Amino acid sequence: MTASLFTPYKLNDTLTLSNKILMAPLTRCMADDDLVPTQQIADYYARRAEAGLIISEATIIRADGQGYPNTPGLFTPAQIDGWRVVTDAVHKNGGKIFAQLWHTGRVAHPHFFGGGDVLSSSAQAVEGTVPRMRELVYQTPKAATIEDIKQLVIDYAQAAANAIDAGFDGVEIHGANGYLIDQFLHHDNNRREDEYGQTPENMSRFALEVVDAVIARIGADRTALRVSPGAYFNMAGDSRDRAVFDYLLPEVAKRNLAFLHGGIFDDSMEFDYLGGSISAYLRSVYTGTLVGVGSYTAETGSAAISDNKFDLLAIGRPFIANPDYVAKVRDGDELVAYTDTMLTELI
Ligand code: FNR
Ligand code: 8K6
Repeated sequence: MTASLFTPYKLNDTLTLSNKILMAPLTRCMADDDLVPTQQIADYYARRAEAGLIISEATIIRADGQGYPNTPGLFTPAQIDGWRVVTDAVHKNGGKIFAQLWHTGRVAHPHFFGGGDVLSSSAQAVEGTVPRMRELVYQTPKAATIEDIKQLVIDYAQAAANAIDAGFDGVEIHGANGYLIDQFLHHDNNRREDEYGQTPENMSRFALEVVDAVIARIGADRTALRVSPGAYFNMAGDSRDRAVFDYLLPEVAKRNLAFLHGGIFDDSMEFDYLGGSISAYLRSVYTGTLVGVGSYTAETGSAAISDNKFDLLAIGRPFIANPDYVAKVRDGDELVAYTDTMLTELI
């Protein structure tokens, strides 16, 4: 039973999705060496245009946000032009696409941007090395100064404007999965003693400044946010983090964004300090449109929507394995199972 997925969904006066299946943001590390999306990337997204909405792979807002090889950017004219080819191809096939705006913070590595500081909320290094690049040990970040923070906010807003210029229908601010914005939202990483640290209001300040700056440039109707209240990726949870998200999310709800999206690989995971799963926690504190994600099938996701656990379903790995995921689900055809080996190729 997947019928609940196949009705249109009105996000706001600007945007109505033709169905409730979103393609989750999926990093593929296949942009060219100038971080420009290629024609192959355009073709890859165009094949998936039947999704109600595609969210692009995470796309860096500026050079020092890069933490993995060949992740695309949205800060040079060539990158904007490259993305325009992608958005045109998706629109030609009747689809819609948001850009996911990314800065990896302390998960960045100077190897990718010619040296210099790595910025984070505090000087707390992430342990280990860049995936698949064992010689690149993560370095201790510099705690962003107030000036650094102001510039980052400006750069997020500029990247959002660049996304609209490139033909995107909107942006999803990547506030999840242990990257820069998330590094302010969890005590494990945020040890600041100024107006960006210690209290829920202060720890939420950077996230809300980015959201507000993006809204000011492109409108709330085209702005979405992804968050991971349960720290699970490059970060440890802390029971005090709950109060941060209890403050942040009602504040975000006041801004009437297009949607809020949970960041998690498996939504059956329960976080004791959140009192349950990510989607259940988000539903309890956030009143706007909620996107559920994390190891769902079309059937389990559709049931969750029918049970009002969330409003829209994002699908990640199955979309890598099945470019025609939406048609297969609609027609009841068998899906190809995802395997990690599929990451080497854009099918
Ligand atoms: C991801 N995920 C992810 N999340 C995000 O916010 N930005 C990103 O760029 C990526 N990149 C990415 C790459 C790959 C290869 C995987 C497998 C995952 C997480 C993704 O959006 C999603 O939350 C998870 O994959 C869980 O959904 P599924 O795959 O269980 O449907
Ligand atoms: C060359 C590196 C490519 C990096 C992709 C970054 C996006 C993250 C995808 C990783 C997939 C597995 C992560 C598992 C997280 C488990 C958390 C419990």
